[in-house]
Amino acid sequence: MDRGRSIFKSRHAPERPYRAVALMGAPVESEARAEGVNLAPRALRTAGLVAALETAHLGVEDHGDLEIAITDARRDPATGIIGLEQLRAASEEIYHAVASQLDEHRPLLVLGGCCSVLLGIAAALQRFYERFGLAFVDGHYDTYDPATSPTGGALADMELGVLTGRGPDALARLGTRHPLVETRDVWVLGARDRWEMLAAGAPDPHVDLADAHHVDDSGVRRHGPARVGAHAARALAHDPGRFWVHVDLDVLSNHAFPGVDFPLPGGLDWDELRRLLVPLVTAPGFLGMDVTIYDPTLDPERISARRIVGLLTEVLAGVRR
Ligand SMILES: [Mn+2]
Repeated sequence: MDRGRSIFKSRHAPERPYRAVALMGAPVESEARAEGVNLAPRALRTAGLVAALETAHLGVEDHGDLEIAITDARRDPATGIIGLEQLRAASEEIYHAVASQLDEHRPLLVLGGCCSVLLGIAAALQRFYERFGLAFVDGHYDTYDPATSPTGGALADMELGVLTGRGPDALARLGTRHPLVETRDVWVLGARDRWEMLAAGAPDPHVDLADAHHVDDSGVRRHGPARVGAHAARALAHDPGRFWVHVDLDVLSNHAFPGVDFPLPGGLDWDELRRLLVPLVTAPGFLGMDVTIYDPTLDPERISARRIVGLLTEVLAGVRR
């Protein structure tokens, strides 16, 4: 990536290109646990998210939390996916809520929940845009198939596969077109489980996502998170021109963000994640972001909750250091 330094020349996106954000919670928990990542929106609000954003001079249009729940822990016999019908219904709810709040002048922040929130979000983006980009910031590729899913069928292991066209029709055809997102419009930033997937007999994500753009966690660190974020932002702002940012917090190292279900070596620290995200969030064409996989039951002192609030505030306020 060092060749052609000129590609990193910035258009100098304004430090804060907008004054307000819209906020909604989407408490989907695709393992169908009664208490897990579905508790995140409430915990982040309790940790002071809205006040922190307002203190950073960002107005908050708070649309509350969607009343969605995945309670059916059975695997759908045909697809092997846990709670398939409830997931489909929850994704429809997310689709309608996101579609009604998309605004190019005021980004949307969606609090997950697990990574399944992306299906409804992508369907909503598809309604308005012929094509849209996806900066997929995640410790995992999330392209398992149901047979190799380490959770035994949770959609959060598979959603990028479904988004790019390899899932059951009930989910993969939520939008107006198939696939929900074109693989070439996806930037996979920070993933680090390719070898775990291959060892588990799962499909090779570099084959499934051959047309996507890839910078794994060591690549992000080697090239510098701010440069990688700026490069991806510029590419996405140029083509397809509008884009969404997905942040699965398991892109952080297990040291920075303890208490995840599936520990993996490697990963970013909080400051690296902030520097990766700021150029994306302040770029032209940024429409919104989701933040997923925070499980308050694994964070009794709410240490991670306060860090997430700090991260989201600094990123959305465009804080550069
Ligand atoms: Mn994920």
